[in-house]
Amino acid sequence: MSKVANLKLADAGKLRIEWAESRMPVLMALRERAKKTQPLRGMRVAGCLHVTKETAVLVRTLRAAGAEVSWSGCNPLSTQDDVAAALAAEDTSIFAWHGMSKDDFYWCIEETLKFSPTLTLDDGADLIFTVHAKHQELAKGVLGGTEETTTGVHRLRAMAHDGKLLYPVIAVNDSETKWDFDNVYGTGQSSIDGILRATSVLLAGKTFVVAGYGHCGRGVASRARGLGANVVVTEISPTQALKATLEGFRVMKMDEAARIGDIFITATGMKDVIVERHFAVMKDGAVICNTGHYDCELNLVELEAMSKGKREVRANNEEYTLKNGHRIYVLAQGRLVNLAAAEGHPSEVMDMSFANQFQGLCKLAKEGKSMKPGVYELPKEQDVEIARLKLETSGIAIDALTPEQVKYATDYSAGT
Ligand code: RBV
Repeated sequence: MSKVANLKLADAGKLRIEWAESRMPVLMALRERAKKTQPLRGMRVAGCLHVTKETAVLVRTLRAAGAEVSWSGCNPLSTQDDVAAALAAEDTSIFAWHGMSKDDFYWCIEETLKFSPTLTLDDGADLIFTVHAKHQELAKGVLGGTEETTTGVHRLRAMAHDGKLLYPVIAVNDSETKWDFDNVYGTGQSSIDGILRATSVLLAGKTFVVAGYGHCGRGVASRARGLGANVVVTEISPTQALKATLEGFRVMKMDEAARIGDIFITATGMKDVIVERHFAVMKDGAVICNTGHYDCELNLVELEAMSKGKREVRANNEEYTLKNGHRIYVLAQGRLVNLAAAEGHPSEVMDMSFANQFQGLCKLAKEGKSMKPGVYELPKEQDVEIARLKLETSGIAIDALTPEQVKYATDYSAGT
């Protein structure tokens, strides 16, 4: 069973997935191994994660490892319709199309729960939250779940803290080979990619405001600087603000940044980061967008109320004309600009994120029954193994400690 936009796009989707496979050697190596060992045999995996070419490589890998899969997208604007069609054509149960409504979004999640999953996979925790809020009877049959992103992990930790979590969840986001690469380099490149596809503007010489200097904000700020933009950072955390300052970025309040910025991007995971009083002082022609998981960072309800009209001027680019005559350009309706206006993170970086996803699900299939409800991290050795495989498949060799050096590392008596 599937519902996608247009099955005729399957051939184009298949090509795109093959391209991703050629850039994801770690996940492909795990797939080859799993074809023989079948670590997910008998498992039913319900997944709710952006339907992209990289996700398709993960889905194919889960199926090759013996799992039955049912999938929905985790954002109304991130589904790549050709990829969804290709997955449907190879008999994966998938419910996803680009531009769906919020009601459709939850309908799709409900459809994926109909086969009573034994494992759940989330990006943003909407699927697992639906299980907990509406289908607690299903939770008994679930061995465990995984969560891909920072925002989802926050939600799950809050649920665990309140004693509301019914089964164990692995925070894939918290593996070093995920957050230190996907969040930084993945978000950095793909967000700029989204801005460029939606605007085609020159970044060199522009004042580029990044709200939030976490891993994602750090990546975006560094890539924007690389293209010659004048980067300004806004923060609420003293330590993060200090890091941005010492990295050479100008740090100021959003109230001040709003007056001078040409392009704004939010990467905070917090709501109402750019609101009415900021829009009111922005320059004519300012571009605003968001790369955080949810679309609550830009307050578009307030922007709409201040506007006398709006029109789409390019794909993923809406011009709001304010009552003061200024025009503000909103990209991708304030949703993740990297997935809605571009193709999400590049395959090479998703290779590691999804290798962690795969390892997480295999661990839960094996040990989930004996794990208490709670949020878990993958073991450190797993991270090291994924990094080792990534280096190996990239043709990069590194040194190893000699036995004398190993001894030195643990010898506390050796001093000056
Ligand atoms: N993300 N997936 C892709 N190309 O499939 N791009 C980004 C892709 C994930 C990323 O891991 C991040 O944590 C999450 O999307 C935010 O929703």
